[in-house]
Amino acid sequence: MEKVLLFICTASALCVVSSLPARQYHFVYDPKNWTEAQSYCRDMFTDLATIDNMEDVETLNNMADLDSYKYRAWIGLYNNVSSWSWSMSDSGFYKDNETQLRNWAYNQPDNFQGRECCVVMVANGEWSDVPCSLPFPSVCADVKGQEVTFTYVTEEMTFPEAQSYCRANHTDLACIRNMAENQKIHKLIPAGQSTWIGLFRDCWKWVDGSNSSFTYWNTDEPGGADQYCAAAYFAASGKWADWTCEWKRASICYSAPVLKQVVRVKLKRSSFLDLDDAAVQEDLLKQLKQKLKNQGVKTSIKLSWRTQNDGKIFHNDKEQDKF
Ligand SMILES: [Ca+2]
Repeated sequence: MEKVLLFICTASALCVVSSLPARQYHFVYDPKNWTEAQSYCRDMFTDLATIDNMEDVETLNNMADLDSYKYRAWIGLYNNVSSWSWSMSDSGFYKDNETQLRNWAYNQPDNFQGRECCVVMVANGEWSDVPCSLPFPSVCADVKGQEVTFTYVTEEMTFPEAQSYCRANHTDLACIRNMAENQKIHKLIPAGQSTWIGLFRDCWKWVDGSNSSFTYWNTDEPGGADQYCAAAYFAASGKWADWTCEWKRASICYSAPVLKQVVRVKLKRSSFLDLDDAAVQEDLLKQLKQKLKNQGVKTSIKLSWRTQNDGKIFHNDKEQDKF
């Protein structure tokens, strides 16, 4: 007599869920310059270390093996000295190479003490890089199409304050496309005064793109005009110092540890879907992944089925056979 499978009420399988919740640090003691260290970290792990908080600092202090790498190790913090850009980024405002106009004063930009990321127009109309936190008057711009008018603002503000002020009350801080505009602004400025214009760059930033604002600089650091890469100094509790990127030293990489979780998935089905078909199994994983995303799971997830001892993935929980 032919055996007819009437229906499978439920079938179940084990599904392995992986997610990437936090970073795990790895010291690399073979000396490398900062760029080599970053490549190595990206090849072998995720990237050079980002350090977010005092817990991370503590973890690194506990891991550090002081004898073998002379106390200092590269981290993923660097000073991007060539990233100058204008506060007003609308490309329609600039013709050809107008975003590239620079009118630096002699020996500027010099990134003095490693912390000059914003630009003032100095008394003679030339430009100089200065720390963004210093108070200066500013020049705002009102833009209508290609037309621009400039307004001198006497009140002294930091660069971020001046930028917010100009954006709230005008169009933006003055962005200078040509020497004629530079001349117009220069004429507005009282003799001997330096004022903010809209040129700035990324200061110290994390190479993995993290926007953590946590800092742990050692005393008087950063301090070097030509030191664009940061290392943690484990003779001073892992505090940071800027160094010449070409120096060879140990480095700290990080990777996101894989958290594995095994869950039993129960399926109800009303048709004769072939659960042993690889394409069906793959499709089910896709649907499960989408469901997890819909439920707000934000970390990176990899799903896979676990094969049991009998070589099968799905097992019937209850079969009703009829003869
Ligand atoms: Ca300077």
